[in-house]
Amino acid sequence: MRTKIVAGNWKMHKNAEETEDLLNDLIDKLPNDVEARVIVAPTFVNLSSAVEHLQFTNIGVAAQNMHQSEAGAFTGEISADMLKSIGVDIVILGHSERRAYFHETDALLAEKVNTALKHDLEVIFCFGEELKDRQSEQHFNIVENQLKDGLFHLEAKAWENIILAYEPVWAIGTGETASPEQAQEMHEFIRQTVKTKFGAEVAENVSILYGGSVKPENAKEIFGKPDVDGGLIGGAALKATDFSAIVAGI
Ligand code: G2H
Repeated sequence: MRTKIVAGNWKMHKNAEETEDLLNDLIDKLPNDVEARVIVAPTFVNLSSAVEHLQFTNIGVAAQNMHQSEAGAFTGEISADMLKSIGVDIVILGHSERRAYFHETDALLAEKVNTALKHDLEVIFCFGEELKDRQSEQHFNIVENQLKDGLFHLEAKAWENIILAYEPVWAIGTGETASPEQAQEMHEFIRQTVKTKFGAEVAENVSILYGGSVKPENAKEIFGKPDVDGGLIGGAALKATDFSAIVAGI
């Protein structure tokens, strides 16, 4: 049985004090009777305090990005080893904002995935089509290529540490959400694509999260679809009441 996961991607929000406040609020409000993994991804500068703050809870902490190199003259960057050294075991890679604003390509992401796995980091790998791709009915091709170029060089065993996050770019931060049927259709396609390459066991065990304007009002219906194993939440992860309500909907 694959794991249900709800992860909050805080993006570039919350300073140190606000991070602490939100974590306290989450500890207070998150339902503890759900069978889902809950993960939060604060900014780099607040990761260390988040790890410490959450050490006696079952809330996981993820980084929002990392560099593909082991170390070196890469001003402003963070390595996998640095994340592990402060107790971070999960990293989000390939978010559409990284792809769009920081020009991260599938080839670069494949390198990042390799480095992360080498350091025993679990990877939340994000991908998804843009509006123009859906309008031109290229969305399945685009998603298939992102999966192939980013992850298909891996061995089947490595998939134990991969979580997929399908995030249609047209639904990110726009208030527009894929319908539960659109999400299910794509998630089923993704699982089938993984199955064709890696076999039924890998495909059945990999968690596929949906991301893009998930909120308390739509979470339950989206999460209710058979191939949707949870969500990657942006805006609605910044308020403990909303995030807790989304977790409760899993
Ligand atoms: C997609 C999502 C979180 P939001 O970026 O990864 O953000 O829920 O604000 O659309």
